[in-house]
Amino acid sequence: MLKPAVLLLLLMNTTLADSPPNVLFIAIDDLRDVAGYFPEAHPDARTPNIDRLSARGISFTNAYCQAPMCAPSRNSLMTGLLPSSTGCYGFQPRRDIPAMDVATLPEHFRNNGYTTIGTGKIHHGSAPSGHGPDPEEWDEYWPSIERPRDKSMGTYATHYQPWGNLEWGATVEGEEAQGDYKHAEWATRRIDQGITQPFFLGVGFYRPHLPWAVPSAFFDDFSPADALSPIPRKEDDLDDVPEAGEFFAHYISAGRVADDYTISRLGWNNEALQAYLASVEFTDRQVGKVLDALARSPYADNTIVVLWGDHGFQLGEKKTWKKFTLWRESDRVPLIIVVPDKLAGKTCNAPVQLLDIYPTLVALAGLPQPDHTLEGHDLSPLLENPTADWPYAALTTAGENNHAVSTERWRYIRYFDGGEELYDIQQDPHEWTNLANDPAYAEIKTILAADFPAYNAPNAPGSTFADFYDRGNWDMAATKAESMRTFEAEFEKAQQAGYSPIKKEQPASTKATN
Ligand SMILES: [Ca+2]
Ligand SMILES: [Ca+2]
Repeated sequence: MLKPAVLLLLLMNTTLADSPPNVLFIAIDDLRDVAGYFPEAHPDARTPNIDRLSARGISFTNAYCQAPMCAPSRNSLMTGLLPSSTGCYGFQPRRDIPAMDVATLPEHFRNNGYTTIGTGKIHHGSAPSGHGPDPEEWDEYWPSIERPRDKSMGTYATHYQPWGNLEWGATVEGEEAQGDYKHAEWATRRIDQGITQPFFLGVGFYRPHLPWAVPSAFFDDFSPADALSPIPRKEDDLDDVPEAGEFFAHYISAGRVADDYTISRLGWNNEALQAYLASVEFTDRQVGKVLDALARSPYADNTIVVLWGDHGFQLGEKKTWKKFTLWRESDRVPLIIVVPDKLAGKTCNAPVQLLDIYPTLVALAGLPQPDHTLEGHDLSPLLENPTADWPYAALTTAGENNHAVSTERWRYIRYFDGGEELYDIQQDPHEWTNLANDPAYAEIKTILAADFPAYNAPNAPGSTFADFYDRGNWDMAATKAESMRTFEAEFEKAQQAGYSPIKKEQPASTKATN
């Protein structure tokens, strides 16, 4: 006969195994394919904490965002709906779009008995803007539902601000002056205090989103910038992309055309890379604190961890900075899923998408389906066997009826006006050679085109960036001429006024929110 203590232990084990798992949901803004598990990870990137998470689970090398922009990417992930189904392609507030009036991922968990708590940037923006977290989703949010993200960034010792939208610099203060530090500290404290189980804990980090303001110690780790391995780029890379591609590269928003012009003119490609990598390392350190708190908690063995980036980030490839395009550097994201006691330390090359997270977590937690139909696919078979048959492609959408279909080998882009790009990413990982006009690939294109959505919802109204991706504005020749004229005139005016891309002792703040 078993001793009572052993019996109790057995009962506890049974209870643990049968109890619903907790979820730690870590969002990172603008994190591209730099994590160590990517075969093409930047050789100088430092992501030790994300790498140790990767060692505990399945890491996806071909995971794509649904939209290469914060708001539509996150709105899609959180609702489980494609941008082409809702018309949310830009900065439209989720709450203004009737098709998005569904139970979001945390809301569905909350409806099914989970304690849901969050901090930082999980949704895009804040509640008053119609974008941010909802009271129906979260039992607790820090700093608050109305102000989900602490925006502190400290003061630049030296502020680098080339003409355009990029800006960076080491901060005078240490990391404790940063909002992301505070989000990590709060999440850590909440785990240490104890959370009613089962729980869904969302932790959203804002870096490496611009501006790249992080303490100097992180810049020092990538110094001197000239010694960093440069981002591969082909100067005539845009010559074989259709007009719409060039439009995406340079003209969809003000100042965009100036980014590469000024960075190249100043010779600052590696300085910008240094600032991005410093911001990645800073964020990785914050992630590490939350992982440490989980590891020492009673929840360590019963918590699923999902880490994801909302879209990629171009560092000068195709003479383009930031995101918003249908190229791989803008669309590919880190995605790591850790399920305790399951397969660990493996990569999976199947084409998956952020849209798949919602149905996967529903399945892993054993929850019923929500009332609306989730459009992604449950990744559980790939978590059991990363080389399992995966009959799906990943879809990324940038504005109405502009799509990229990704498979393990191919990426096929088709814009609303019929412009096309086709890349064999196994042979050509940087997407330098557009094969779309080669008749030899006609059949491949036909096969891939089957994965473009049959329905393209019209652009939902209400965007604060009303003209973003608006094809009414796509008079390419006029836009290009006007952009360059405006840019050159303003640049000249600024130079006459004593413009300098380097300034001292400036407060760091968030300018752009996208
Ligand atoms: Ca983002
Ligand atoms: Ca090219």
